[in-house]
Amino acid sequence: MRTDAAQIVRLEDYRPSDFLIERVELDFKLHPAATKVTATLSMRPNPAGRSDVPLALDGDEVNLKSVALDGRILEAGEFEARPELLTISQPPQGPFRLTIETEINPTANTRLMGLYRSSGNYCTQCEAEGFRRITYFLDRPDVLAVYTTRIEAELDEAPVLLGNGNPVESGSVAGTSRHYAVWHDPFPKPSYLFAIVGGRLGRVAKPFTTMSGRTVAIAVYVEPGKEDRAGYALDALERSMIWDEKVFGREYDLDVFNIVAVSDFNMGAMENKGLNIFNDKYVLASPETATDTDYANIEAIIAHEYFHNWSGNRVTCRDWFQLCLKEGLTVFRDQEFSSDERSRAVHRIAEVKTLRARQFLEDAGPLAHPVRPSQYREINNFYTATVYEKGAEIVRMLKTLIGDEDFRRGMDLYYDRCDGTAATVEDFLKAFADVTGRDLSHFARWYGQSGTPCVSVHGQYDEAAKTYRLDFKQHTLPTPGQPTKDPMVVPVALGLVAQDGQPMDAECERVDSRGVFVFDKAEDSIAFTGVASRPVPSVFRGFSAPVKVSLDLSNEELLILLRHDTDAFNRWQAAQTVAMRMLVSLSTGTQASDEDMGALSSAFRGFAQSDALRDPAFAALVLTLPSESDIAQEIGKDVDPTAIHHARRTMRQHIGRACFEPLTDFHRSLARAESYSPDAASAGRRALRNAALDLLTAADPQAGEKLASEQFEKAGNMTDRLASLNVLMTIPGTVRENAIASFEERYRNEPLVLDKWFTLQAAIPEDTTLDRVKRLMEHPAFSMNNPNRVRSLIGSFAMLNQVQFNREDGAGYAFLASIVLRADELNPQLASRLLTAFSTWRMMEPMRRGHARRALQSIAQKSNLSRDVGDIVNRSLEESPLL
Ligand code: B3K
Ligand code: ZN
Repeated sequence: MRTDAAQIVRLEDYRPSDFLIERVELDFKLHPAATKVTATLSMRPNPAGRSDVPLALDGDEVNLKSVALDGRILEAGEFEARPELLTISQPPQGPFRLTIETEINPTANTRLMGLYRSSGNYCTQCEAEGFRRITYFLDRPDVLAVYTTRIEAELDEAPVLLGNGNPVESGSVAGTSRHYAVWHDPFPKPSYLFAIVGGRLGRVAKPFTTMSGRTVAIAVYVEPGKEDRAGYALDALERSMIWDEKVFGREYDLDVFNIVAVSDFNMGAMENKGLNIFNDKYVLASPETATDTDYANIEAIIAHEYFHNWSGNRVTCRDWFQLCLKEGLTVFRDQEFSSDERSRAVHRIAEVKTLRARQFLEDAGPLAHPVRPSQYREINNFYTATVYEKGAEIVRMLKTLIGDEDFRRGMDLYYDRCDGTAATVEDFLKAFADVTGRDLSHFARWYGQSGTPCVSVHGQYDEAAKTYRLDFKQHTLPTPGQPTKDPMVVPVALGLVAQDGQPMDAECERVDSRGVFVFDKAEDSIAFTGVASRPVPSVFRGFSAPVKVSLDLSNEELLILLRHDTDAFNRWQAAQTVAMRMLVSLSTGTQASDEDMGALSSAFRGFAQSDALRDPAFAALVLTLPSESDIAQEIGKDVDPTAIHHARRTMRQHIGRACFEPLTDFHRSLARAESYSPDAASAGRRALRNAALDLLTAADPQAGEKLASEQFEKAGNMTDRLASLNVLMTIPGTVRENAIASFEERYRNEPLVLDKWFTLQAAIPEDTTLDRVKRLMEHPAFSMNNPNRVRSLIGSFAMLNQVQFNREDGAGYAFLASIVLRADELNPQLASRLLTAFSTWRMMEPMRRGHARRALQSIAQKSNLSRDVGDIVNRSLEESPLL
């Protein structure tokens, strides 16, 4: 493996490109095995770069046919071509045109970067460094050019030809069976936003009128015959366009906006200018094939990619260290959109659950890194929960600190100033500093310091003085490369609740009119006056900062918050905290007391009886216990996943028994005969009904099996069918196996539905599951070449099945290691993603830790690892400062 220091790219080494590319003319002659690409680049030396230096263009596995400078073909000695670099030692001092002919093989491209084929269609993926797999180029985000693209193909092989920007002309190629289309994108863009598509595709479309009255043709392209599953995506796109106009004043800027769904894709989707390309999983939906969660994800990802048109495309990133500039901001924007379209409180809880499950986990392990990393070996390994989700939390904290109006003014200034440029995090923060007159330099630490701050809060009531003091302390554990940490600026949204549940409006000068205290030192205290009785503090309302909170509240006090807090997030949090305390006790052998268990059960019963139906989606979240992985993270060391599994099952059983009547009632009364609608209220009712089914089954497996089987048979939509099947997975026996077989039979021609089928079997917490997974790899629908299939079967086994992936005998680890090595030969990005399942290995008890280390070492010692896998395996094995 190559791990030499020279491969490390460092933020501090950034310098502007020595050359600029102003215009790019591309000509593609599509062919399955030998696509010819001619790139004509109008270039000039960059006044901000060095002069008299060679021109060095990036490449990756391209086959060079010819190079011409201002129309003259260069001879062998005038340039040097290597697969990864084309160098012209003496380029002109003024403007020049460079014409490069390359040949590429899209059919052989299993990495799914550059130009490749998916189900026979041609498509591209260029972010982060895929354009160099098409032609030699200055493949870096700060080189912005105007592109014109001509695509030519066999008419019957690729009747649809799409590019970035607006369509200019199209027609047949005289005397041949071929045709062509020309696209022009007037907005300067970096190469990572380039895309083309060619293939047989069906289309759904509608006109959209922008806020200034322009008409845009918006369209979604899918596999022919699947057009009836594209309607929801098109609708979500339209709603996103309206929302960005209304909330951020951002209008769309081209005559067309196209979305194409492809079945082989490394991630969710890609925001190429005017031509978003999507994993079909995030486009296609029908009630029969997609769950409520699928619908919500489609809405969020359609919005996310669309919003990139401003946050990412019109204003792009100077270098890849600034990735959070577009990703964190765009995640924040899509979260706000979903909150407005759905229920804000419920959405916030869902966001926080994801943040904790993925980003806090990342921060606690060997792959921890700052939101803006300072170095990387392989940039594709930095499209992480930290850059995306924590990046979004930073933007949200900024908004909390400066208020809604100033936030919007800052965003407007940022877009005004940076439109058409490649910007930095500093440019972003400066816009907000300038509109508010605030110094944001301390706040900026969130971008550079990794790790999750831990904040402890201690309250003290002075009965005589009628004052209440809250003491705050913060510290952050060391992370790789950062042994010591500084205090962060932590916005704490808070309030006081009386023991009888009433809100208290006590005075505190440190708390602003929005109810926010800015905690920016290692320790600080605030005091409330006029506090009539001992209050229960409700801190970090709405999860106002991405920190771990330790609060010295009793279970009784937390249960007061569950019943009465005005902040829905903290109501949910209170229930989670009490449940987590007990789950940790049960998992680590200190039995939770009957008294505690009884108190929680009766609180849940009270909640279920009096409150749950007011907001079923919220109730479903309250009644869902922390996951096994959350519990493992809370325990943090010497984790025994089997004990955790049993503890969680015991608690579900207790709660199911305590709430048996209301749960039975929910399951019965929330079943609606009406036709399916994916709206949030309907989805919430289904969520509560299915949460009830899960708890009922934990309490009484026999009765649960019967209810679940009935629901499985009669379900009128995928949400209910899959939820019942998931419940059946917890009960071994013929009923379960028959249901698995009938589901397979019913959906044998639906790859995206079979993915769900792979996932739920991979998650069965039984010793036979590993063999089942191996058997399923032989299933005709499974393919190592398709990322969705690999992730749904193997990724789910490694990430969702805590007990079986972390088997005591190490067989789960050995299996994953062997798959990572196989996948690495086909698709390094897919392989390195799977490998991140090992990021919790140091938390495990010694026996499992030993097995995991050996599995990782077995990967590390292989030669010819990709840079993607080499980087993750090395970082995973490095001695961590956490130990
Ligand atoms: N920008 C793309 C992600 C590209 C990942 C490259 N490894 C999708 C998104 O975040 O919108
Ligand atoms: Zn994005």
